[in-house]
Amino acid sequence: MEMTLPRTVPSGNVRKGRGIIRQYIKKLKRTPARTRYIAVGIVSAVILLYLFVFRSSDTPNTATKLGVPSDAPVSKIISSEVKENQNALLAVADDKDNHFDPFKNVQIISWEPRVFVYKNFLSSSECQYLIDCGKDHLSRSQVVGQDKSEVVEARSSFGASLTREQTRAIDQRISAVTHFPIENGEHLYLLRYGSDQEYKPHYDWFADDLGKEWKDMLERSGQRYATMIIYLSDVEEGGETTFPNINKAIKPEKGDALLFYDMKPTCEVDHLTLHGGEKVKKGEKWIVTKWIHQKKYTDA
Ligand SMILES: O=C(O)CCC(=O)C(=O)O
Repeated sequence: MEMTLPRTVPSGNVRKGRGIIRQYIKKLKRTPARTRYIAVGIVSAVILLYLFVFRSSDTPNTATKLGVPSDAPVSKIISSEVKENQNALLAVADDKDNHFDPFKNVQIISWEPRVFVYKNFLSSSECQYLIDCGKDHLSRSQVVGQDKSEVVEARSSFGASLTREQTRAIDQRISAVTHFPIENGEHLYLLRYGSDQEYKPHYDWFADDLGKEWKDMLERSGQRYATMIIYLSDVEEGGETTFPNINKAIKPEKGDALLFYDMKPTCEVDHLTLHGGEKVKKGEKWIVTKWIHQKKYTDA
């Protein structure tokens, strides 16, 4: 029996399609039940295979919408490019016990300036590893003078620069959290403060009235944009990192990392980042600092 179809539907094609389906069903009824089941099984398997294997990798995704080449779907980008950083976040320096999670472990200290603390950024053995890398090479810490680095009363700690080879995995983690390439960072600098040693309040960014050598460095590498200080030991008394302009003090706790941005999002140096290391009153304080520049860092 012919059905009357609404005018908007292309009636010729529908009739033809229905005829084919009717013929197919009649044929199927004539075949033995066992053959019918096998045929239905094969057709279902082919449909499932198509849906689960081929369709999932072809599905248009956010990456293609954003202009990432369509032959690199999101799943492939994640596995090939991001995995390295994920590994750096989860376990470095061969320490499988480190379960640092940047989202759970972050504390917001201030937005102006931008100051954050990452709890348990390094595990205890990672802290010890960094101390061991440099403890036999310490010399009096210096500051940026007019033309070259110099020893001053205001900074009485001892320190040693670590090599990139020694700190590669930790540099990777810092890079993954700060979203700056590893190359923008200066070498990790290990510092030891003994009793009564301190670093009086100062800025990490370079003033623009410095000598030629510093100006050349600024030209090559840009300003220091961010600073990360990682506490490698607890301190019995004293040794807080203070921000006098915003009235905040961070107590050193082994494994925690303090991150602040020396520059504002507008790329002006931030005068609110004035900070210092209070005198250690009891015990000793070990830290590493990482200064991160706007551009790739080269020291000569
Ligand atoms: O020792 C501290 O807590 C601060 C260190 C510091 O300000 C620096 O090394 O630039």
